[in-house]
Amino acid sequence: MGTDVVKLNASRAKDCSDFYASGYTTSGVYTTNTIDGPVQIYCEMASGEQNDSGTWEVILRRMDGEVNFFKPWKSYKWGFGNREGEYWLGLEFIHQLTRRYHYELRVDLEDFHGQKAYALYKSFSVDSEADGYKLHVSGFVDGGAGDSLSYHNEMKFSTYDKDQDRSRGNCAMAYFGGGFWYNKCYYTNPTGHYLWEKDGTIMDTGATWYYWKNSWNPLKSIIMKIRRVK
Ligand SMILES: [Ca+2]
Repeated sequence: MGTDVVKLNASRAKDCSDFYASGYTTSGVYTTNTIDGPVQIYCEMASGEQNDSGTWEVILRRMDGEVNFFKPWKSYKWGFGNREGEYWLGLEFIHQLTRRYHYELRVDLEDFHGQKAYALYKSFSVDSEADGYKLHVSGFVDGGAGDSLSYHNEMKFSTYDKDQDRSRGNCAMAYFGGGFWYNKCYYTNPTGHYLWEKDGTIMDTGATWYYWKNSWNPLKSIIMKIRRVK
């Protein structure tokens, strides 16, 4: 009978916090319900680790270059990739979540030498498509990574086929980027062309977060995840 209650609650789950509250405490892929129908999302059910406990919705994961992120607007609107691996949740779903509840954003970074750092933003939301999926991010807390995202605050979202950036050109085209809240153009480009560091030779168009090391070096892993704030 207890199991039935959990199922009932889960069928109405809007985000990972709802699943956690229903007794699902294992990280993995869950199906949430949105006004656009069911959507799969990776829920990180973290506990114990300092500053990282709680329930996180992964909205972007780069980790191995398995997925091509040079994709059009439609793909960024509805999401793509492998929920267990590299993926983008989709702007429409991010918007639907963040219009309903208050979320914070955490960006986890890892370089090719196993070093890690993060940046936390106490407030994160994305406007509707009619408003260009404009980004609102504030309340930076430094987890060693520095702040590369405030430069993108209040920017609309851009892809190679929808230029809403502040550059005279097209940031996504110019830097082989995917979609992002490009400004003129970026200090982080987490959907950039994934580049392995080879023989010390790297390019400056990879998935990067400049203010960690004042470097454009591509990173091994960038994860953007959001958590509902009570
Ligand atoms: Ca432009």
